Amino acid sequence: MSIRKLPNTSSPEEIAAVMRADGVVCIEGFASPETLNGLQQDLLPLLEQIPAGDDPFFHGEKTRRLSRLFARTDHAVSIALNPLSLETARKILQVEPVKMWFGDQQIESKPDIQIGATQAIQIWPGQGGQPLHRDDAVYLWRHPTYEREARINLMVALTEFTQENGATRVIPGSHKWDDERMPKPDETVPAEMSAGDALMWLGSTYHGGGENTSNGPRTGISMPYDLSYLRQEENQYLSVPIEKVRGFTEEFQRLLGWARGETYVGFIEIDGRIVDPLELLKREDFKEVGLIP
Ligand SMILES: O=C(O)CCC(=O)C(=O)O
Ligand SMILES: [Fe+2]
Repeated sequence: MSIRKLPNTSSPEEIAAVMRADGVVCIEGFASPETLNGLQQDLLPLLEQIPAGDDPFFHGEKTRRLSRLFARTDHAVSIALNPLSLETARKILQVEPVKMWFGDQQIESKPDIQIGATQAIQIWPGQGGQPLHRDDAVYLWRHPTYEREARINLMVALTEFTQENGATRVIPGSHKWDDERMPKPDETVPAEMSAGDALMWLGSTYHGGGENTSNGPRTGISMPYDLSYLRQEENQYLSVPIEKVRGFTEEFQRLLGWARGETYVGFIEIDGRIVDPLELLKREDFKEVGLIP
């Protein structure tokens, strides 16, 4: 089974339909030339300054990983808000309303979504294949998935992705497997893409970074959309300066987790009122939380 490619003129419903069937899809021309150039200019020099990881098992000793992307480039915001991924994620994750009783009132609620992490991933020559895994493992999700997925991952190619330079390897259809079946490298296909294309996959789809046997690095940006009642994998409150968060639109502030969900997850109390943390962002006297220096 191969990875289906869709043009950037596809509707979120068309993209979601392929993802539901195959667990993965590639969108050609996902990022505009301006966003792609901006990301390359802002992130590639930063990647030059950081060392590769020190975890030989999963993160890779010849792989550089740069997170806190919203603190580092506004072009990452354009990626997060691209309707091709954002609206598709909403269609897949915000389903199956849950009914619950509060006394004699029955209330129905659907989950909201948020950005769970941001990471530029640069795989250098000599890096072996990453262990095949499901990204929803961080949330201890069970399979086959009951009702709804926990997350949708997005990988935007900043360089070409080829079989030789470590294109992400995916097992289409594996989102339907149970937790006993082991994923095998010979069941994977490489997600070959041009710079600016994007790969989207369900949290339950097996995949992993590919082995880089070429002579240059492969760079992509990973940015999962997750159910907002789960804890963010990357702590956005400690990663993005408050002044920067204040400058974002309310829609984006909510996507970053500065929202009180419909079921009160993430509330704060101010003067005895149980409110949305968005209220805090509007207060002049709220200056900062302890950020990563
Ligand atoms: O770099 C890649 O192609 C995939 C990385 C990945 O799946 C991960 O780090 O969870
Ligand atoms: Fe992954």
